[in-house]
Amino acid sequence: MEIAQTPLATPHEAAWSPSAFEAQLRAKGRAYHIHHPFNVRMNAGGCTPDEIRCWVANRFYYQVCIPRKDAAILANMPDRAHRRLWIERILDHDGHGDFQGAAGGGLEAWTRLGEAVGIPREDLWSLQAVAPAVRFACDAYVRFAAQAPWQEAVCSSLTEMFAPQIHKDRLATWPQHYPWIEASGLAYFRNRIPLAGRDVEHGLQVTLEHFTTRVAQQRALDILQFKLDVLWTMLDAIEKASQQ
Ligand code: AHQ
Repeated sequence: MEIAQTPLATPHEAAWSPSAFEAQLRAKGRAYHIHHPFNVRMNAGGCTPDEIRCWVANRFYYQVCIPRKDAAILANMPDRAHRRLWIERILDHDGHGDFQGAAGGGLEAWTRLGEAVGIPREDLWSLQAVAPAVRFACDAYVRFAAQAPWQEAVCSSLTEMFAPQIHKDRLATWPQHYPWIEASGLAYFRNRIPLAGRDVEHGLQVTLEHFTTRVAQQRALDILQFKLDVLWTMLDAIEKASQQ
């Protein structure tokens, strides 16, 4: 899995300080899919019910890929302290214990979102509605995470630095624009906000500690751009699929 390289920083260039490096990572937020025309239109109430259903059904493939991606990274993590943190991500999506309530996990919450927008559970889980380019983008993400050094795979999850806002936007706008969607269906977005913050704290610590030369820091920015491209191209494909 090749990551596009921006022109290499000259090797003798001084590394950024951790705070300057973090600022560079966060500046990538200008390419986050919160700014994608489909997302802007969706949160402004400009989507038809069919377009909302297309988005929910296609994004479900991304959701089911996340725990597989995280399990691949877990397998590459040599350090128990990191594994004990990272394994939480898998349980957050797959659920655990009695599987009831919050223990149901993100995939169950997304299934409830599907039912709230009019997609029966078996249709959502059949993945029949997933567009080829959405599958391609998500599979590229899982493949990268499985094959890259675990610290690089951790870095690729840092698009979640920008995720709390996109979840808050949906919670703030969907009820007024899409009153036909049962409010309980939005639980996934609400549940994700604190979890994203917890995950980014760990992901950022690993990233700031691992990428310590200027060339390595540029690699981290390129990895983040790859993941931003995964999310952006998913919305390109969803926008096209929703017009068919
Ligand atoms: O619901 C999302 C989620 O669980 C994750 C995990 C994380 C990763 O490991 O790459 N990224 C991510 C994201 C989720 N939701 C997306 C959205 O727009 O609802 C945002 C996405 C991300 O920012 O990477």
